[in-house]
Amino acid sequence: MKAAFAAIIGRPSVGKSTLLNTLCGNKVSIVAPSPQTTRNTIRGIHSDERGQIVFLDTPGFHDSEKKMNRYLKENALSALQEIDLVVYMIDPTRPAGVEEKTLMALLAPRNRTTIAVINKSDLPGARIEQISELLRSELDPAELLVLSARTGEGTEKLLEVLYSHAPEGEPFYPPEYYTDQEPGFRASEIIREWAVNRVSQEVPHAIYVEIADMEEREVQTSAGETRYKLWIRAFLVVERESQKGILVGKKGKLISEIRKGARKDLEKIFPHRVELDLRVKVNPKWRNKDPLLKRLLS
Ligand SMILES: Nc1nc2c(ncn2[C@@H]2O[C@H](COP(=O)(O)OP(=O)(O)OP(=O)(O)O)[C@@H](O)[C@H]2O)c(=O)[nH]1
Ligand SMILES: [Mg+2]
Repeated sequence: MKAAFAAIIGRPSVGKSTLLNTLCGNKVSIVAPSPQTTRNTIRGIHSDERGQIVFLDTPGFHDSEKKMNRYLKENALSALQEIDLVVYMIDPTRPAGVEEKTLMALLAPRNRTTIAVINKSDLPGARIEQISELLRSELDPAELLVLSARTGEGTEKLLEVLYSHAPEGEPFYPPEYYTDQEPGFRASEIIREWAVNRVSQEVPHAIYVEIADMEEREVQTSAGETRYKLWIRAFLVVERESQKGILVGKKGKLISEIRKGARKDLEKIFPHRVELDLRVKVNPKWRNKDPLLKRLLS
């Protein structure tokens, strides 16, 4: 049996979380078109007769001195500490920038296998030849693959390659596990995904989710049976009143759509009916508050 930890690393929006979900066959990590969606290291687990690979999805690597970005970068780099394999992902529809070079330089001196993955092969205008050349000269990966995390094309081949490079070992988790996230964290991420996908510009970055209460409650059906429902009270927290206005929407339309969408997705992962009480509140300049950032981003 093979068993390995593999970190998925790359710039924001290259498709790391999409790949994690495709590889694990389940929605594990949230996805959005805006950059820096992933804020924590998210574990997704793949198991089959070959063994087990535990994937670490990481925040997009972005060089910036803003406080929150420093935490995100720290999260991404600390995922490199105790892993066997690195999946370095690149988006060939965007020019490779300084961040790509910085990242490749960081990954180059290593005692672990690095697999380079060119994603979004389904899109026209992908500069696959140029990017392959850059990867070979700057990173010299053990393998170089082209795939589409969204359609799944090429992802089986990636698993094959990863298992072939993985060390022998016993699985870390039972085979039916596909993630190790706490229920409260998963709930907050699902709510955040619905919110960040409905707003644009600076608003996605200004949102975090606070779960105020989450509990299973007994309900009696008309037939006298006892059922359970999951009751969640949560807040979408933003930095400014204007952002609150955007999230609430005209006559509360947007917040109501977010609440309904999130409730449906929550019911897909929790075994009970879900009741979601969702409100918006303001926490000015929260992205500059170290204790909060530590709690949210560790
Ligand atoms: N066409 C296409 N789009 C993709 C593919 N993979 C990801 N995307 C899209 O790219 C955007 C970013 O995807 P994510 O998976 O959130 O990217 P990420 O690298 O996790 O981003 P951060 O968490 O912000 O670092 C989303 O709109 C995805 O739907 C792909 O293979 N093809
Ligand atoms: Mg992500």
